[in-house]
Amino acid sequence: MSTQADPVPKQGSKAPAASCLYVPPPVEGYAAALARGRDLVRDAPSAVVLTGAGISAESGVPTFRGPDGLWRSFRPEDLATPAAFANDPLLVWQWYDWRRERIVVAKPNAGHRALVELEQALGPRCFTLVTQNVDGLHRLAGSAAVIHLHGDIWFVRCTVCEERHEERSVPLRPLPPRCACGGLLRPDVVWFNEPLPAGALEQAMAAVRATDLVLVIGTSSLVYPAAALPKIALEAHIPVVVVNLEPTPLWHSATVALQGAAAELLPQLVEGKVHRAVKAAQER
Ligand code: BJW
Ligand code: ZN
Repeated sequence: MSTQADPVPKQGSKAPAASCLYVPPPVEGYAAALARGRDLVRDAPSAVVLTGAGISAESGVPTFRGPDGLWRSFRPEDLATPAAFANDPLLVWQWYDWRRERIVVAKPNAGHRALVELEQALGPRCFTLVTQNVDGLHRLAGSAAVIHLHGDIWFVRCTVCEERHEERSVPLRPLPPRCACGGLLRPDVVWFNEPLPAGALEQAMAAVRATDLVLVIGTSSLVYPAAALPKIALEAHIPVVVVNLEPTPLWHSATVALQGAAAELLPQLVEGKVHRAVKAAQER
């Protein structure tokens, strides 16, 4: 049975007329849902975590969707496509340059750090971090192994000769940048209608199928194939814990759905697991 809870549990809809027998749906309080999430994390021998833009929001990295997610009123679907780049490479590069300027000053937050602690508590063989983010903050926080489904904003790739290299200049000039071969450089990220990096999705799916718990943190769960990963888990009866500021399409099928900020909730979710791992190490 799924457990969803808002910080302040909402009242059920208006009760029907007095002649009907009205049985209100059970509403588990936020504290109970958080406790259930903590228990699931503490007792799971292995875990897969899927992160999205929301985990970096508290580090000052803009998300894609929602009120703060728009850049000059463009939707990501208007800019993150091969067609948009072919049509106006300068416009697309201006968006990436703007984002790189924000990401370069961003520091990992308590949410990123909690996932490093979880990785250390479970050990590398029992923990997989899968991210849709291109900002590199998981690595900067100290996560050892990260599956990047959508690439890396700090790498560029030539559209002609395919040469790929790290490019950290901020701002990047001139725009659009060009390769030594004369070809246009593009960000080495995955746009809509493009395949994910070879092997990344397969690795993520295999990890999900083999795990005991999936945590889904700060993603709108709208973009596929990433959004299919929690569904694969649920179909296999693997519990899924969701953390998001707002309900998402996954909310009602999740085992536990917690409404709140990742930087606040993740440390609380992993605390019991970390404590247990430290105790076990001391007893050895
Ligand atoms: C917080 C918070 C806090 C905020 N704490 N929470 C029709 C149906 C189904 C699928 C498709 C379809 N038509 C086409 C498709 C496939 C398409 C797709 O999914 N489209 C949908 C939009 C419908 N997918 C693709 O095209 C993918 N490729 C593919 O399928 O290839 C097939 C193929 C095979 C072989 C050959 C050729 C093709 C590729 C998808 C690539 C997505 N790329 C982007 C850009 C990456 C580069 C870059 O960064 O610029 O990836 S788009 C953008 O969306 C980015 C993100 O990774 C991705 C997901 O966004 P995310 O992370 O969920 O962010 P937001 O902003 O959406 O949400 C943030 C959430 O955080 C919100 O919910 C907030 O509430 C929450 N939040 N603060 C906790 N403090
Ligand atoms: Zn080139």
